[in-house]
Amino acid sequence: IMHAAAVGTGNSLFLGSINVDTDSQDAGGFALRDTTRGNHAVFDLKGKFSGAGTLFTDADNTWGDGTKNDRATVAVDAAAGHAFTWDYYLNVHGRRGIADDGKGATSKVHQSLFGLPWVNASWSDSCFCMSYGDGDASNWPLVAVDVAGHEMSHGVTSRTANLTYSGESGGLNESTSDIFGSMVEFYAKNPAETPDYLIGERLSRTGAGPLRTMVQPSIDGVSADCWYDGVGSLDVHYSSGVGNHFFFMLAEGSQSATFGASKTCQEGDTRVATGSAVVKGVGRAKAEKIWYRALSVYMTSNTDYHGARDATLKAAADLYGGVGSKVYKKVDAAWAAVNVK
Ligand code: ASN
Ligand code: ZN
Ligand code: CA
Repeated sequence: IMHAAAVGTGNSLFLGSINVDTDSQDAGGFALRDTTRGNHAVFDLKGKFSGAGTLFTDADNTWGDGTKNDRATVAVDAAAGHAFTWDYYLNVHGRRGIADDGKGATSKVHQSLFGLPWVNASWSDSCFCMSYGDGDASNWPLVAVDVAGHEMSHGVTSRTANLTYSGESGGLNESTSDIFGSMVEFYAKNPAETPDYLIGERLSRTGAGPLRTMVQPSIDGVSADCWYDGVGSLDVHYSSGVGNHFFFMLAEGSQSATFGASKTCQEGDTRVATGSAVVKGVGRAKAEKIWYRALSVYMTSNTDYHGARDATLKAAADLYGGVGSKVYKKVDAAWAAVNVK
């Protein structure tokens, strides 16, 4: 054999000291390759925007020092982000990797915009790979768990419903990534990571807050809480608010003691919800299964918010009982609470 599965110690940026699955090389030393999860491996882009990068290797199987001083620190977070995402899809949804074929993705860290600071992370279908920017003076490197789960879920979406990345289907595509990115964050159960319905809450170095909140998306001043005719003209990262708001209320209800209260929509509301109706949640475990089945069985590339309502109702009926079942009624009520009827 040329290599063998090993377990190293990773000193990460966001997750403290964690175990990392690595690959011991016959020639000596270790590679940051996870043979237990489809041979996912982490590469150093060394400030380039694209390219293959250089595989992370290490002599003693201890990776990173927990700070940006050591190039391997964020590589540990990237490896963990893939591992959590892989385990989440496998153990919760029975999906074997992003493409459901048992193959791990590739992660690339230390991406910059041709030498300029890069405050973004992205998934690419063509290289089946993740890239993480290093952030800037105001933002940490983008290797947070919810961001990793968000980006790799774009890969899941493109291999299932393949929601077109514009209009309402684009909002649903983004929302799917926020939903599963957050569910991966809950799944991770890392002591350094308190799970929530916020996206990218750990990225700011200045206390600027999360990128998005599913509890009440309009808090950012631009995302939509409610469906309205024309919501599809918003940027997909803002029209996603409708799906995010729906999912939060489906999972937790509109009056969560743990995650905060959410305003429901009333007739005529557009971007900001003003209603006070109360809806009850079904819990995360059912909500995530409903969304995954809707995505992977019923949604198609041009599904819009009303189509997503149909898809989730069908999924709920398959899993938890049709019209008249408690869960079916709660799905219906959560959609009504974002004005999708
Ligand atoms: N980080 C962004 C996202 O996943 C990249 C993009 O705009 N597609 O939404
Ligand atoms: Zn996205
Ligand atoms: Ca989060």
